[in-house]
Amino acid sequence: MAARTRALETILVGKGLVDPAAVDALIETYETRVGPRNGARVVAKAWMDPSFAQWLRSDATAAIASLGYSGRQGEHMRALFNGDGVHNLVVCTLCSCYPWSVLGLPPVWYKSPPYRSRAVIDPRRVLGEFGVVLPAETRIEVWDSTAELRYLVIPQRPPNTDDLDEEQLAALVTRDSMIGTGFPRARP
Ligand SMILES: [Co+2]
Repeated sequence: MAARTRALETILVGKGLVDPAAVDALIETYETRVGPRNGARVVAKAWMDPSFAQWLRSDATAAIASLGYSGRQGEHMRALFNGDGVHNLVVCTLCSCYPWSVLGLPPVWYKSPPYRSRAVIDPRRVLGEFGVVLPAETRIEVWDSTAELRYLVIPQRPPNTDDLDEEQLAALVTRDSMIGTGFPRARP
């Protein structure tokens, strides 16, 4: 696949259809400037501010854009709130749709065929392999991303964090907790 991608890029550049500098700038942006820290800030704000959480529930695209996170692969967003008795898990069964604007580029496992099929068939076992063990009575909801709609999981706020500020809370939010394959860190 990597060789095919390189060959395709060579042809497109040779025909003048793609500017290599533009490709480099895009990759550099999503590798270094846009990443899961964006999503962590959204989550921390939702934990701190009930009105922002409500806005996220009703119009996640606008609420997230208000923090400056919008654009490619994040045009239409929906926030999925974990709660007592419900845990959300995000997958793209067809390919690798992922909310770039808040999480950056997808991890390799997210794009792998086993994750894409098994997350739907047996989510509880897949979560267990990630170390996410849920009570038997917790309902697992699996959300299939598309080119039109991307999801951001809002994990539950860890206990004993009432005194933390937004930045300290954001530091507890992991990438995987916003996909549903992890929990936030406990406070240090
Ligand atoms: Co996809």
